[in-house]
Amino acid sequence: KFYKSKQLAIVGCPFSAGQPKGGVDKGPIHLVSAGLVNQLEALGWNVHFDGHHQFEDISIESDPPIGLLKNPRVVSRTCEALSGVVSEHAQNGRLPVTLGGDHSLAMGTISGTLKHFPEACVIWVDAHADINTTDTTDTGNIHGMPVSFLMGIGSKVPEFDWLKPVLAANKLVYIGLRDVDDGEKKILRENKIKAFSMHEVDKYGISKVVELALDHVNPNRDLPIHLSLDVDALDPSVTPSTGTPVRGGLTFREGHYVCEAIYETGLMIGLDIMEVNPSVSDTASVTQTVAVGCSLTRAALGETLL
Ligand code: 4U7
Ligand code: MN
Ligand code: MN
Ligand code: MN
Repeated sequence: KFYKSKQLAIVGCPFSAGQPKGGVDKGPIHLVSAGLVNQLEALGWNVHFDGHHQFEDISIESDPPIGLLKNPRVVSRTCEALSGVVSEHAQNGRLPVTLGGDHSLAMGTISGTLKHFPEACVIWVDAHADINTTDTTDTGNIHGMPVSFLMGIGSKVPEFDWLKPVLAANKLVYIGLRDVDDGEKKILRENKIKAFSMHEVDKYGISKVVELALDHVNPNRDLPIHLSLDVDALDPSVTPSTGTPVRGGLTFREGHYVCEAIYETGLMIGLDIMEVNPSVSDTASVTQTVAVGCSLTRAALGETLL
């Protein structure tokens, strides 16, 4: 509906500076090595993939914390570059599919798609709300903060001046939350941000939750949708290889159902598959997590069971 033909671009982002664990920068390489490009071509997509983005031009001599924020310059400049790459793909009619890398990258992807589709809504599927501000963060890890930066809440950091507030509170909905910090709960309440935690998934079932989520951000089913998926939304028994696993997550089918249902709307204009970390578990777990990452991506891009 928003793109003319079945064109997509894989934007591989080997990037980990938004959090302290090594390995998440290897996530996109594993997803592509597992055959993701061919799998998407088999679904009828014309896949543009010109290698993983190294953001080589971003060389920062030293990047001391700003306040509590860790690696603020490299995160900011990488996201700024990514934003340009993503918006250019959108501009050229290619659905941007970004493979992380840690979830701080969503500042780049979402600002990039919103530049082209300012009326778009965001469906954020995650165990975490990633809405800590520079004032509320305990860890200083920017992958726990991209949503607050996109909304322009919290004390400003000049380094991030390029990122304007582009995301309104009523354009955002969460699915899968179960590890939300106290400061984040306050932000969700005060900004009346709609969130479906695992409690609501248990209570209503995943199909109702997706329907209610869409009713909130997309009542007439006519607005573009950016789907930002952190693989830790799924239960660690399904996607163990991720940096911040939290028990009690979405099942394999619930995770896939969300992707399938968003695809079925025909409204998706951006997709992020984030936080696959092949270095935090044994080989069998890595193989499984990467396979599930590919399979979630296929589900979001039209793979059906029948
Ligand atoms: B992820 C956390 F404190 N809230 O801010 C933080 F629990 O992209 C975790 O969803 C953030 O994986 C997790 O550091 C970020 C923590
Ligand atoms: Mn998470
Ligand atoms: Mn996340
Ligand atoms: Mn995580």
